[in-house]
Amino acid sequence: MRGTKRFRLARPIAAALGAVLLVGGLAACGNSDTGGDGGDDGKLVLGFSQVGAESGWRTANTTSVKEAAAAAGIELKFDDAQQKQENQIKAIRNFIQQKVDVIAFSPVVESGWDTVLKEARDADIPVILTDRAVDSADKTLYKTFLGSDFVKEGRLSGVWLIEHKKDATGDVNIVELQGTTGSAPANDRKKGFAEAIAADPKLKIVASQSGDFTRAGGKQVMEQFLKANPKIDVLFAHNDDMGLGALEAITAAGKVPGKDITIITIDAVRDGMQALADGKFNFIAECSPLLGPQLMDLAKKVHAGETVPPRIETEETTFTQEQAKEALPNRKY
Ligand code: GYE
Repeated sequence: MRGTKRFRLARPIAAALGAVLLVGGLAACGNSDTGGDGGDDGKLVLGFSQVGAESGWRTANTTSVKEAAAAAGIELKFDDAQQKQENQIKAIRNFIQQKVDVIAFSPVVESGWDTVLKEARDADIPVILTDRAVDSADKTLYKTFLGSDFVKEGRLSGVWLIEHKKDATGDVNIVELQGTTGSAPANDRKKGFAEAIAADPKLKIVASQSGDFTRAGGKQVMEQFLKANPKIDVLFAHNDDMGLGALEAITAAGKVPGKDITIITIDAVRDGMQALADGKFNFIAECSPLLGPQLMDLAKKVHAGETVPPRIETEETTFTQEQAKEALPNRKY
């Protein structure tokens, strides 16, 4: 009896106490930097591991991520991995230790992520892939993958080339500057391009090597290509920067880029678009680096426990020389 009475009396007190604790608890969550739920000022904390600063695309992507985080009121912990997987793994482990709310990263290569992604999952930190994919069989290791369809970019490049060379007689010799070995864009662009040009047997890839997505790499490998191959009709570069580096090698070899050698690249960053408008490149398949706003949106959603689509594709187009002249004045990056 006494017990029941005490219980009855205690109920409103317990309810009031509960409310106080709840409010206090929420406030504490918002203020804690170590509780895995918000930074010092209550902001969502996003750990972002970037590939590096290898290209104009990457620079534009980094700017987009930083600006979008600021605009969305998200605290961004940014790490530049200098194109090394071990640096990215270290950065992700640091983010886990710091108990960030969400981790996003652009994996430099496709393989070798399962262990660290399991560590993030064990720590209950949702992971978002941006820009590049991983080849993990376990799709529960990340919430979503936001980025372009690289196979399609390669395919569109090949389809344009078939049309451009439809009246050519004899073999059309193609050299290919691949992106970073083992990266999703290098693997997929190569695949899409090869699939497309298979429709025309006179289109032949005579040399294919990585220039690591950089201008210096593109220049150096193109020099080797030019030395080893007396007849090069086409260059397919997996990004603008390697194509821009290759321009120097082509000019130094006494050839006219865009005329003696047809040049196709991917990205459509400002310098690439300028080369296209100037007639030095012939075709660019666009790949948008402006992923920041969508990434922040997704970070908020996964943090709130909402289900998001497992794959979100970026919208893209292609450019000829004429289209580049038109688009260039309004190009943002
Ligand atoms: O095309 C290239 C960059 O992953 C889509 O990486 C990105 C690629 C981009 O270095 O320029």
